[in-house]
Parts: sequence; C-alpha cells; structure tokens
Amino acid sequence: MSELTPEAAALAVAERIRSGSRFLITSHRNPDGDAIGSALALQGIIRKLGKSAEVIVRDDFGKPLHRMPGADGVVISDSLPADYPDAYDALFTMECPEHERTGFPVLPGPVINIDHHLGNKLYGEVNFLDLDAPSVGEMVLRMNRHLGVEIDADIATAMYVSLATDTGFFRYSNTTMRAFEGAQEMIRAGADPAEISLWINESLPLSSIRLLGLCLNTLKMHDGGRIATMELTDAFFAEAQASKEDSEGVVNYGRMIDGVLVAAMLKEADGGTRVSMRAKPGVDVQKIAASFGGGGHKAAAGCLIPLPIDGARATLVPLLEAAVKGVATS
Ligand SMILES: [Mn+2]
Repeated sequence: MSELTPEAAALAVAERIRSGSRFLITSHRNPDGDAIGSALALQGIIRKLGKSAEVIVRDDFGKPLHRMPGADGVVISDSLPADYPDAYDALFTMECPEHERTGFPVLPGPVINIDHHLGNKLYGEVNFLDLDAPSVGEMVLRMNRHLGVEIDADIATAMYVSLATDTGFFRYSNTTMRAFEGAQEMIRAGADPAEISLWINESLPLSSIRLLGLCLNTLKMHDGGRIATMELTDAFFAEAQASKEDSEGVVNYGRMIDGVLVAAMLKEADGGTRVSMRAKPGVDVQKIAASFGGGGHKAAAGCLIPLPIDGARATLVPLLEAAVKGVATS
C-alpha cells in the first residue's frame, strides 16, 4: 500500500463514506479525549448523511468525556459486534498506530486508518495519516471539506474536545496555527470552550485529587533536580478509593517543576512496575521505554519493568540520567 498525501487520503476517506451506508468506528484502549472526540465527530458527520455509524471501544473512559453529546451511546465491549465485518462497509480506527491498539486482535473487514502518530504502520485499506495534525478530530474536520456536511454544535463539541485535550488546552508543541484555525471553526459552529474546560479540567473526581496528594508525597528528585520520580502503590488506590483512570495525568506534576527535564511515575502492576515518563523538549524517553518493550513518543512513553518499585527506580534513574546528559535546563 503506497502512502497517500494527507490531502489525497482525506478525499479517499470521504469517497468511502459516500459510497457506503453502514460503518463501525473504534479507537485505542483506555480512550482519551482525541479518541472519543474524533470518533463521535465522525459518527455525527456520517449520520448527518443519513447513513449508519456505531462507535465501539474496548474500555470505558472518564466521566468528563461522558459529558460529550453522544458519549453515552458509545458501546464498550470486549469483542466486535457479531455482525462484523459482513454488515459493515468499513471499520474506522481512530488514533491507532497499530491495529492491535484497538484491543480487538483481528480486524477481518476493510479498515480505514485515521491517525497523526509517527510510526503508524499503515495497516488500513485507506491510510489517512497526517503528522502535522494537532488532533485526529481536526483531521475529521478537514476530511469533511470533501463531504460538505454542516457541522452542528454536537459535532463541533466533540471536535473541540479532541483538539483541546490533545494540545493540553493549547499549550503543547502541536498548538499550531492549524489548531487555532480548527478551534475557531468549531467555536463558530457552537462549541463552548469555557464549558468544555469546566467538564475536563474542573470536574475531577475527589478520589483523583486524594490520589494525587498521596503520590506527591513520594516525590523524589535526582540528578541535581533534573529528574523527578513519584510512586503509586495499590495501597494508595485503596486509601483514596480511586479507580485506574484517577491516576491519569499525575505524572505531569513532576514535569511541571522548574529545572525538571524528565518525570517518571512508578506504579505497582502485575509482573512488576508500570513506568510512565514525561519529558521536556530535547529529551527522548521513547528510547528508554522501547528498551523494556514499551512504546510512546519522545515526550511521553511507558513500559513495564519486571521489578518491584524500588528496584525499578534503581534501574531507571541511571537511564534517565544518561538521557538528560548534556541537555540544557531552561
Ligand atoms: Mn491524538
């Protein structure tokens, strides 16, 4: 399969939508704002054409994302529908560099792969890959130029959520002119930035803040303050009455500290310690994760180290020290 330019691929996706009538949409495991936002936006566009589209994901997602219009209609299931693939014209995989990220091991029908991650395996019958896209939801907006569906407030809200969450509410390096142009178009179509920020940023469960407090108490600084580590044990989850989703984003607090180039969260897990790393520009944590069989990208990556937390930290910190060596602290 040769690689199409993003513009040609967007047109190919639009043509597949135009020629079909029933579609299935999925995304990656533990879906985030771009996963659910882009899927709901695409669903809304297909439905406005009078066609059928269902969204199915392997894992549930946090309450903030459930506030998006249509989120409660997303099917959460361990397996694809019984009538897949025969009853569908195509399966869309949103934000999945490899088809296995969906959590559904085999995808026998035609797949339309829509993503913005470097290293996407181009496993689809159509591969719409745009590394410059601020979010996959924004790619859906661009694709829609070929369909001409009028974006309503619900679709605009889903697209805005995808864009806002993937750019860290317009803070990360993917906060480009394109991100603001997309946001402008969505706001014009009825997305409400202040309300969406309230859902996502200021409606956290109490348990997640309690868990954050326990975690911050374990903060350790290394390499003269250039590296921060924190830990997260099963006992913390019990004490805070927290769920798995409550720990999302805790690792970012380490990176917020002045002078820190890389932060790592060490979380008790089956078979050892689950490590999440976040780096500032100039540091590549993906390489470290890959050396343990994990993945991610330069600024955010994760892996499993088959040791208890203390052993995992002793193994990891020298690798992080090597990764930040020679990198200037801003
Ligand atoms: Mn994304």
